[in-house]
Amino acid sequence: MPELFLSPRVRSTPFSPGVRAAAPKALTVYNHMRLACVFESPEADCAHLKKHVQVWDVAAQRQVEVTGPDACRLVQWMTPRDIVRVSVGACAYVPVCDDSGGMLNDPVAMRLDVNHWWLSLADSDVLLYAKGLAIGAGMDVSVREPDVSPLAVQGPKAEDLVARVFGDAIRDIRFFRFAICRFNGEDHIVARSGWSKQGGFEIYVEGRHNGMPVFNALMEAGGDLNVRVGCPNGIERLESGLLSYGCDITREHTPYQAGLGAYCHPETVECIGREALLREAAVGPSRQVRCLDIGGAPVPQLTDFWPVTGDGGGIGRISSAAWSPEFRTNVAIGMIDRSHWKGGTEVEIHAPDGVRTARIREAFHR
Ligand code: THG
Repeated sequence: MPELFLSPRVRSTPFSPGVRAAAPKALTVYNHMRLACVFESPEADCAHLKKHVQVWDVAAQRQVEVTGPDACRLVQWMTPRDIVRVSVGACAYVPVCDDSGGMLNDPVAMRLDVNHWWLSLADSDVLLYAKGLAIGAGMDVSVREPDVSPLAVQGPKAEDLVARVFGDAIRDIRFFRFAICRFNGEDHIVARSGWSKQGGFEIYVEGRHNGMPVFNALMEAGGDLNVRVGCPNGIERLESGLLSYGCDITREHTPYQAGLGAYCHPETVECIGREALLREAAVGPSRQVRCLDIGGAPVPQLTDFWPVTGDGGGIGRISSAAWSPEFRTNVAIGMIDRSHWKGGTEVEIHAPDGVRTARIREAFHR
């Protein structure tokens, strides 16, 4: 594989010195920023994550901050999820849509105050969309990217580790809620969230200068917990059914197709794409994201979508796939037509190394 050429355009993070010292084997670019993908191996990283605790530099989950008198109007415009129901102190998984109902991002929204929101982004330029909408509509808001960098602490020992550094109060934070915690005399938001199903927290480190001090404090406090520098793991997230924007869902897909219909309230909210979403809700989506088990030996790395056929015709595509040592099968996510999306249906996957049989899983989330 060619080397990833780094320059300031591929932004470093406040934790980059710590990540570099841990010698990642692969990096990707996410929101124009570096994001590690593998340390030891995908399989070894996955096994460690399920047993111990890892510290992940996920600063590439950039924040779009929306503040001001029109903050709620702007955030509500961007998502069909009813944000009135999101209370201060809560996180909410929100689809962001364009005028066709196409997904532009799937951020975690956080309500810091009545008129103060952060959108913790997946990989697309929502800052530009938000600025364009606010400027075009003459809204009384400020839209900016604050100097805030999420650091995820994931794994079964995450609570013990975060408590050692930020205090026992973090134990009371419920899933998808956050609290303000102190470190070295400065406030940071700590949420119980993260892109794994092993449990854990995300620390929204305020200020670049606090990056390495927080990172080092966690690594030092976790010596006896077998803490490691890690990163979002491609196997664990497929086993857990967590979606990756740009792979599993794109601008070509609506939230209903992404399986996020529970987070859509187009009947009651003033959002972009409302009419398109109402039309689709009335008839139901024609295709939808599904988890699949793919038979055969471990699949090669998926670098482009793999076609899926059934009964002789094209019925979708695979967007993510990996061998799961725990499940002893290949786990995958794909977009599958309604004709073939029922649990238990067998389909053919056209991987680069040949055709394989796959089975649609019963439930999206395991
Ligand atoms: N944390 C934060 N920002 C993020 C991510 C994150 N930005 C990028 C990306 N991840 C956004 N995508 C997701 C996808 C899934 C979840 C969070 C962000 C997630 N889903 C849970 C699930 O599907 O079971 C819970 C959803 C819910 O109950 O509302 O956690 O990880 N800060």
